[in-house]
Amino acid sequence: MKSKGFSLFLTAILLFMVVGCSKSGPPEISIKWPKGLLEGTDAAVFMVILNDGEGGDSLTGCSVKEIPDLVCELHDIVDGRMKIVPAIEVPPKGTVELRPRGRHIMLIGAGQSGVSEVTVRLTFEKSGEKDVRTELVR
Ligand SMILES: [Cu+2]
Repeated sequence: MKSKGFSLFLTAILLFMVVGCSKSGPPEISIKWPKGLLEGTDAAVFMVILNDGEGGDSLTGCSVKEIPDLVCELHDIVDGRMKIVPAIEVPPKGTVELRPRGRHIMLIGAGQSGVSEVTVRLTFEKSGEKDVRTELVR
């Protein structure tokens, strides 16, 4: 039979482990392989978002630096249809892939702007703004 002291000791160890594991640091966001595809009047932008940090983050918005009036939306494909989402979660020590037929960034009217390259300004909940330069190709 376990003694009360031993149980207390075990509880203390478990508590220490839980607190130790839930320790979170800041996110460390970087962007790789941006690619913009013009589709009719709009453009879909794909990329890989990497988080090397101990803390999670969330992509909550976007805009185009050169054309501030251009509408930039976060999209996902739900049941085969494009849908606006309020945020894209970026887990700690994780990667989020924005890709065709998956989550992506949509630049509404970019096809009518005549530009072939843009700077997409991503807004992250914790990391703030990150600029990503991308070509827009057909
Ligand atoms: Cu879209």
